[in-house]
Amino acid sequence: VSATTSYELFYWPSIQGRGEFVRLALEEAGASYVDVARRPDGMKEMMKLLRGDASTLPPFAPPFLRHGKVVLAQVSNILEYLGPRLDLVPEGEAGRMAVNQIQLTISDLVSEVHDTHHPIASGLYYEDQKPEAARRSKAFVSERIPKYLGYFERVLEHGGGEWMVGKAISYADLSMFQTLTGLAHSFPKAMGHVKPSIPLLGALRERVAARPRIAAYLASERRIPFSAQGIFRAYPELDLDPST
Ligand SMILES: N[C@@H](CCC(=O)N[C@@H](CS)C(=O)NCC(=O)O)C(=O)O
Repeated sequence: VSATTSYELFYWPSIQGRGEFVRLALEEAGASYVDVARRPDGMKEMMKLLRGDASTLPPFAPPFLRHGKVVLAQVSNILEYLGPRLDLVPEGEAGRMAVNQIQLTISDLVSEVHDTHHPIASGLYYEDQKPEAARRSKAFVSERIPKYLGYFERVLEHGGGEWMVGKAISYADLSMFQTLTGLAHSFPKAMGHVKPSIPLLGALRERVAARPRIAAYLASERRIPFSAQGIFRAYPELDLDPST
């Protein structure tokens, strides 16, 4: 694939969702890309690729990326591919693997966030699993948020405090920004509670938001707002007080 070939992102057109981790990497790098399903007839193209054909391995679910003849799915896998091409990973293998490790851990956390509003089945409405969602959220805010964020704070400490891995920004920092922003949107009480113990993460979130290309992106129409269709939802009844 030539260095000038445009990236094509395929993701649900009206939510940040998991696609946002890929969008942020493309935006920070100033890469030439198309958010295909947001274009007229783009959804048709996405559904066709999802069904697969003889030439490509079918993805299980969006997001997926096409770059020339390459079609690949899974957020962490997509970012692993993009990292060196967009200069969003350290040079050596050890650094690259470390960034991937952080990204995979963020993916685990994102799945748990999804399960706070869909603990029983993704195919059921939230309204059909509300009591279970409340139980799940209670455990999530009191145990999982402190555990995950405490871990990511230690990762930052280990790396010197500025970036998650190495001496420059990587896609792990962008994904951490997205995760912290989403958690603050969905669980303001729990995030207020944990805030004093994660000063480095708080500063990282601001550092990423202030990156010129990220700031421009966040202020643009390309940044889809949070909504009750995405992963990070704002259901007040799930924003339980972790200390009670
Ligand atoms: N582990 C995958 C998860 C992909 C995924 O769950 N995509 C969602 C949208 S965010 C979807 O469309 N899922 C359909 C399904 O699971 O049936 C990734 O990180 O890309």
